[in-house]
Amino acid sequence: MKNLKIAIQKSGRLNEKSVQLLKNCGLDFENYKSSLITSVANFPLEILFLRDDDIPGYVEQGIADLGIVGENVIDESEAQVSYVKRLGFGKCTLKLAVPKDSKIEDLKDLNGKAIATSYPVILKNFLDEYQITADIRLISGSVEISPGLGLSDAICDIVSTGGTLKSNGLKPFADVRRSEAILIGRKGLEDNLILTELVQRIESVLLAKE
Ligand code: PRT
Ligand code: ZN
Repeated sequence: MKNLKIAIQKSGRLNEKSVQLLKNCGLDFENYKSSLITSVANFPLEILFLRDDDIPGYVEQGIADLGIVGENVIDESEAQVSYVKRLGFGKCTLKLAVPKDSKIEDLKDLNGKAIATSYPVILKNFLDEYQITADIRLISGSVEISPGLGLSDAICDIVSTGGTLKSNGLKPFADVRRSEAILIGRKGLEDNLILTELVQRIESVLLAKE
């Protein structure tokens, strides 16, 4: 049977836990920071190390068969992939937040306002659901400083501890979407025997943790 390829984050918040999960599944591989692909010695799998933003698209196109990535990144990409297994790490919430002294109190107060985010697709869908029309400003990083610079009235960004919001004088005011790391697979892979074996091992690892 042909080896499967799994894409995981090369560096960043999900890298270490993704590597650890695969190692805990008994997979024997070298984790060289410099190589972008590595093969597993004792399992028919190759591991690709990518930017997380590229993972959903690679899996959709079948360049990788599987991927480990945050649900927020999958939704934002709108890639057509199968959700195989929630992994219980990388938990966070995409939230709307406003400056502490802001008059914005209700979702409808966002009408006509400028909202800075790195997640324009998810935010647009959310606002459409509540029939709110706002000016979505795409910012790729440090979204939290934009209200203080007069660039936006609100932000929509990932929050885990809430410390970053607080230190930038912002308060969370609505949850847009929860997220955690998830194993995704390309469409049509569902009955693959290698995948079935990998998922069984992942389930045992997750159970042992409970
Ligand atoms: O380089 P690459 O593109 O691969 O990585 P990246 O920089 O885009 O992503 P990375 O590594 O920062 O995050 C990867 C994934 O981790 C995200 O897509 C989320 O699914 C998940 N995750 C979990 C988080 C956080 N927690 C998190 N706290 N992603 C980002 N943050 C940031 C957030 O953007 C904000 O700036 O941390 C700050 C807030 O943290 P708190 O603890 O102060 O609330
Ligand atoms: Zn990224």
